[in-house]
Amino acid sequence: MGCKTHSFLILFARPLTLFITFGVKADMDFKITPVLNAEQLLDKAFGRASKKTKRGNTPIERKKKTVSAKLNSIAHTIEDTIGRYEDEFPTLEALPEFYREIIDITIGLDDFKRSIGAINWAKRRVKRTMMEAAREVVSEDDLDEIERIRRKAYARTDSFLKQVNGELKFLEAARKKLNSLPDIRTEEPTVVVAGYPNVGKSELVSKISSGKPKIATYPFTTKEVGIGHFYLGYQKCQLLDTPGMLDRPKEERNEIELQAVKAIESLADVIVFLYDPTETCGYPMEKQEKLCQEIKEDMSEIGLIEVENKMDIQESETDRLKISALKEDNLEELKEKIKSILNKRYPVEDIEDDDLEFFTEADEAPSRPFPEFGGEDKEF
Ligand SMILES: Nc1nc2c(ncn2[C@@H]2O[C@H](COP(=O)(O)OP(=O)(O)OP(=O)(O)O)[C@@H](O)[C@H]2O)c(=O)[nH]1
Ligand SMILES: [Mg+2]
Repeated sequence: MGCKTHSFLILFARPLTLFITFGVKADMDFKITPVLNAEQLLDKAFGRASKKTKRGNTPIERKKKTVSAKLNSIAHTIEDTIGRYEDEFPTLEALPEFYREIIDITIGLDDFKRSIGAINWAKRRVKRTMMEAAREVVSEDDLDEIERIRRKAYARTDSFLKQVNGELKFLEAARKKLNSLPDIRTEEPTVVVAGYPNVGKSELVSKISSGKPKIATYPFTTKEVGIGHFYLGYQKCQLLDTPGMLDRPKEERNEIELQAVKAIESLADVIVFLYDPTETCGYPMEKQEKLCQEIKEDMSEIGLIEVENKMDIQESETDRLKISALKEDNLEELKEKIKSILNKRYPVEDIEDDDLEFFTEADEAPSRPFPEFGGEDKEF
């Protein structure tokens, strides 16, 4: 939170133009190499080893050198390949809480840790087996015996890797999931759009942004947290489109809903809670109100804006802000509310609300006057 406040101090310490622009969902760049399964790893290691041949003055010398080279090659291939996986998968402890939670929901932290441990075990066992076999080969002068040592070492490698085949496959699935996570920066000011399924969350995100989340007439269209961006002056902020949630106990929430909850809990500075009072979404207002109430109680410290959508069909009697995401009615009022909550959460002297203005396109952003302290470069 300190980090966020810092960003805003810099942000609001300058005359500002507030503008909003949303990008499409970007991938978090973990750069993990595809994880081979046991069969593929063995093919790779044995295939490379099969190309190793050495010369010698006698058949026995030739055999000894060749087998040693093969054993060495296998040890290196397995060590390098598995070692790369260990290096490339993120160290969970170093990840922001949101990512740890999302990985726990989508992959399972314990299974992940166990799989990394298992492939490390296999790597070490293969290496030791190869070293022991190579030592035996050195002191062996019988051709058949050397071949027997080689076969035994190969068989053990085969067995070790097959023992962790499940973990290798699990890690490949985890890699795919990690690569599809949205590129969320936990230090950036964040607005989360939440609500029941089909109320128009993605429509809203698409209308106040250049992002194009999937919009459909059926519920549960959005399956994971999507990200767009807006700028407060030159400061990049995030707008998260979340999957629809039903009001039900946390234990009964599915993986998709849990992602929405985590996005709110660990990232949101402002929640835009979207209602559909026309109930064309398929859910009664009573239930939608109950969900909002729950969010309010659980996350009372987060700024909340309650908004009723689809005013082009029907308007209710309540005094909540009414918009039509579809027809783009009253979106300016909503932006003003977002702006004013962010401004209140990060109050800075000398800046009047009137200095803040929304834009919808990134190329209208003013350029950054100076780099943000401690922050990495962002594209402007
Ligand atoms: N008439 C009208 N229809 C709207 C409005 N906003 C959204 N819709 C429609 O409502 C349907 C659902 O919109 P989405 O944006 O996909 O809803 P969502 O809340 O993201 O739904 P999930 O991702 O499934 O949770 C679509 O057919 C939209 O076109 C609006 O202001 N007026
Ligand atoms: Mg959606």
